[in-house]
This record gives sequence, C-alpha cells and structure tokens, in this order.
Amino acid sequence: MENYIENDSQKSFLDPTTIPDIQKYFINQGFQFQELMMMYNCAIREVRTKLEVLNDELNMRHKRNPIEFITSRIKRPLSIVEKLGRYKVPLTVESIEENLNDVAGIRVICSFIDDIYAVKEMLLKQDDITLIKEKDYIKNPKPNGYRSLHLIIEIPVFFSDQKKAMRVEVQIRTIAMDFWASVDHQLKYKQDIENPEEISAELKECADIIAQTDARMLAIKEKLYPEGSYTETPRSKLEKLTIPL
Ligand code: 0O2
Repeated sequence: MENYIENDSQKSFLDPTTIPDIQKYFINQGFQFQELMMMYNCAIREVRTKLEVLNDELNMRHKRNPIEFITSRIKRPLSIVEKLGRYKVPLTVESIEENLNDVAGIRVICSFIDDIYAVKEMLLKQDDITLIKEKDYIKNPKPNGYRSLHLIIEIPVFFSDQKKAMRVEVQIRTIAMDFWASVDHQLKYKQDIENPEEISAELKECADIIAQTDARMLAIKEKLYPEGSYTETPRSKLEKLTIPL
C-alpha cells in the first residue's frame, strides 16, 4: 500500500527532506503565533491587575466599587484570520501585531455611566499606559444603538529578554449596555431568523430605553453620593480614619 500520494508535488510536500524550508516556515509561524498569544495574555493580566488594584483601593476609601466585574478574552484564531482578510493585509504573525488592536480584549462593567469615565481617567493617568485610540460610542452611539467606551491602550510587558509594548482593547460599559450588547451579539451570529429587521428595530428601541434608564440611575446616584466621583475627591478632603486599639 504505497499509493497514498497522487503526484510528485504532493510527495515533495510530505517529504521533510525535500523542502524542509516550507515545514520550517510553518513550524516557525506556529511557534511565533503561540508566543504572541502568550504575550497578549500577559498584557491582559497586567491591565486587569491595574483595574483590580484601583477597584480595591476605591472600595476601601469610598465604600463602593466603580467596577462591577471584569471579563477578558484573546481573539479566536478564526476571528483573527477573518479580520486580517477584511483589512486586506498579510496573513502572517507579524501582520497580526501590526494591524490588529483587539487581539487582547478586556471588558470592564460598571454600574453607572460616570464610573466609566472615572475608570478611564484613572487608567490613562498611569504613566506606563499610552492611549493609542479612543472611540466613545456612549457620546456617539452606533446607529443600531450600541453604546460602550472603547480604548486601545499600549502597556509595556517585561519578559526575560525584552520589554515589549503590547496593545489591549479595553471596552468599558454599564451593566445595562453590556446586557444589550450581548443580546445584539447573539442576533449577529444567528442565521435562521425570519424577521431580522423587526428584531433590530426592537433592539434599537431597547437601546434608547436603556440609555434613558442609565441616565436616571446616574441622577439617583448623584443624590446618594453628592460628593462627586472618585477622582474629583482629593485625599486631603477624605475623613481621617481613627483605628481603635
Ligand atoms: P469580538 O467577538 O468582540 O472580538 P478597528 O479596531 O477600529 O479597526 P473595529 O474592530 O470594528 O475596528 O472596532 P470597534 O468599532 O471599536 O468594534 C470592536 C468591538 O466592539 C467588536 O469586536 C465588538 O466586541 C464591539 N462592538 C462594536 N460594535 C458592536 C455592535 O454593534 N454590537 C455589539 N454587540 N458589539 C459591538 P468584534 O471584532 O466585532 O468581535
């Protein structure tokens, strides 16, 4: 049973001694891809830790958290390939790093709209973070009703032999905006819907109601915490804590 290979070109492709460079290329690309994904994972950990530190500190000082929860993800290989194709750029590991901003993604979910901007301000104030791009879909919602604040940031990550500036996309939104986006996302990937236009219109209406609710919730919060958002309160104005011994 020698007849597995139909022609010479297939034979040479399968024989490692004939064209080892192709094999080497694919093995090398595979290794580089894994290494890059590991680096993006580390960048996510760095940014996540920064956000968790801020949240812990503010919880201690103000007895409430600006962040409800944080999720993160590394973009799936198939989505990476799809996006590179859409951008009409090379399908190589170098091209991923060069052309994509959202391979590493962090989603920060807050209760109130002003928390979103407080988190943004506190994060961008840190001197090792560089803002590359900002898209404010809260002040400028997308036509379908999508609202969220998107920041592309760069953060240095220290590896054994190098310091590397890694890009991370940070999406900051309220619980209500997140609920809406997750339903909208399901609509995008559902193939067998009979009346997508009707659902889109209904979703748009829900987005507007959610925006009004978020605004009303903020007004309630301002009554509950008239002293303002976290960053406007200087340390000197905070009450001195006396610990009884
Ligand atoms: P996934 O599954 O989240 O990875 P750019 O980065 O500027 O080159 P891009 O990527 O279109 O262009 O940027 P944009 O507009 O900031 O949107 C990126 C991400 O925001 C999307 O990622 C979604 O996560 C989210 N998003 C944007 N618009 C919508 C929307 O209308 N509905 C929902 N549910 N989410 C949205 P991906 O790559 O699409 O997917």
